[in-house]
Parts: sequence; C-alpha cells; structure tokens
Amino acid sequence: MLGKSREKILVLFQLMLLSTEMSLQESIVGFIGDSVVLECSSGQPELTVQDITVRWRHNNLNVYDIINGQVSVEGQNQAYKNRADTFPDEYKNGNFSLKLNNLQHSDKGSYTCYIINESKYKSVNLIVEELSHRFFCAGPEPG
Ligand SMILES: *[C@@H]1O[C@H](CO)[C@@H](O)[C@H](O)[C@H]1NC(C)=O
Ligand SMILES: CC(=O)N[C@H]1CO[C@H](CO)[C@@H](O)[C@@H]1O
Repeated sequence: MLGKSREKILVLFQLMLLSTEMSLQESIVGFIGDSVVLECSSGQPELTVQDITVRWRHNNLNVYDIINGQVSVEGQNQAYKNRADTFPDEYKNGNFSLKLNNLQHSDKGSYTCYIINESKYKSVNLIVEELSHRFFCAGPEPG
C-alpha cells in the first residue's frame, strides 16, 4: 500500500516537472512574409570564435549551421535557402540568434539551437500568424 502511493506521488511529481519544463519553452510570434529573430545565447562569451559550432534545427530539418565559427549552408534544407541569417559579429558575444525572413506557415513550430561545444541547447516555439491579425486582432474573424 505504502509502495503504491509513493509511486503515485512520484508519477505526479514527474508530471509536474514535465509541465514546468514545457512552460519554460519560450514562444515567439511572427507574421507571414515578415521576419523574426529567434534568440540563442551561450553564457560563455569568452569562447574563441573558431571553437564554436552551433546547429539550428526545426523538426530535424537543417535550418542553419555555424561550424568552427563559419557559416555553413552546405546541408541546409531548401526551405530555408536565402531565408536564414545569423549575426557573425555577435558570435564572440555568445550570441547565435537566428533571423528567419519571409515567414511562411510551414515555419511554425519548435526550433532548437544546439551549441555543440558547450553541450547545451535551447528551444523556442515559433507561432506564425497572418499579417492581418497584427492590425485587426481585436476585431471579429472575417467570414
Ligand atoms: C543578438 O544579436 C541580435 C542582432 O544584433 C540582437 O537583435 C539580439 O538582441 C542579440 N541577443 C542578445 C541576447 O544579445
Ligand atoms: C568538443 C569541443 O570542441 N570542445 C572544445 C570547446 O571549446 C573549448 C574552449 O575553447 C575547447 O577547449 C574544447 O576542446
């Protein structure tokens, strides 16, 4: 009996942990055709740029790679061709934020930035909305 209820408490505790983790994932709203910056920073600005390898992924798709401090679009998925940028001047500050341009509905979802050299990653959830919502979001839906 005692074992069973202890198990239940454990499961409950794990669920609580899980939901806390999920709510910690940041969301950001972007608009169709517009651009958005997905933030990713390491806490270690003292890294030398040549040591930095960062991979941005969306549903396992290769969005963007920084390999040893160099931009690499070799394995980049076609969907992101000429639509993704980072800020090379910011690498030395540990800032590997990704700018996505000309947003499309298919861009929505979770993006993960893997800072390989630090065995760290960060995820951000992108919500893509119609540009019209920006101006009329308080009004009724058309139709
Ligand atoms: C990273 O750099 C970009 C481009 O300059 C900037 O918009 C963003 O705020 C920076 N992020 C941090 C955490 O400094
Ligand atoms: C795995 C890897 O590349 N580790 C390197 C990360 O950066 C530090 C500091 O520059 C290096 O010492 C590691 O070899």
